[in-house]
Amino acid sequence: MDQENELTIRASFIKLIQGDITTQEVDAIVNAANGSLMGGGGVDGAIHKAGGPAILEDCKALVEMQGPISAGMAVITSAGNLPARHVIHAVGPIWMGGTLGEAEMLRLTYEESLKLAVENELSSIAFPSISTGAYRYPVEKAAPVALETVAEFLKEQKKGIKISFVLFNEETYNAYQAALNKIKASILPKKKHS
Ligand code: AR6
Repeated sequence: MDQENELTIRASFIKLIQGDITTQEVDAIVNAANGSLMGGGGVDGAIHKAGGPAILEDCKALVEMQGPISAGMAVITSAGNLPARHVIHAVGPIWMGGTLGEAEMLRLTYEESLKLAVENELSSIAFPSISTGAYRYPVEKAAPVALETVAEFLKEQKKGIKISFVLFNEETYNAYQAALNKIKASILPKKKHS
């Protein structure tokens, strides 16, 4: 039986953690980046600060090769001094009120990050709550999109992948816990009426 903050899907699982993503010892942490890949505030600033200049150097080399990236895209770099092995830089949508395809774009951002992880044979990935800080996506709306997208992806994977959502504050953690509870309730076998 899963703990309250966990969901097992085939050989994989999703786990919610309240904490700082820069301390996670995983194959890759995901950065909520912007398209310039030149760093910024929030989790992006924390990752570059803790990881040191090697990450920015990799980002600069990528931008030189392929130009800046757009919302919904993800790229992978080394992780400098971080305990993680790689950083996946993903660009979420800026919230514009919800009618401009933000949910679809957020879904794509998680999917592209997961595809990149599988392509690189990574099996433990930590996500922050993409777009719910400076990009103002309401967390109670972003949490179900994030968790459903990851759950759908894991259903298709034979090889187990450990996904953690590392949520920086209590409000964010609670929103993800509420969304996880709803997903769990929706997949429980329906009770038969006698
Ligand atoms: N560990 C985990 N989560 C964190 C950490 C941390 N160390 N620090 C902040 N968060 P944001 P966005 C949470 O603003 O909304 C940047 O300037 C934070 O509390 O980092 O996608 C980029 O360069 C929130 O829940 O990302 C872009 O320009 C979540 O991470 C822009 O912000 C996301 O907040 C991207 O905005």
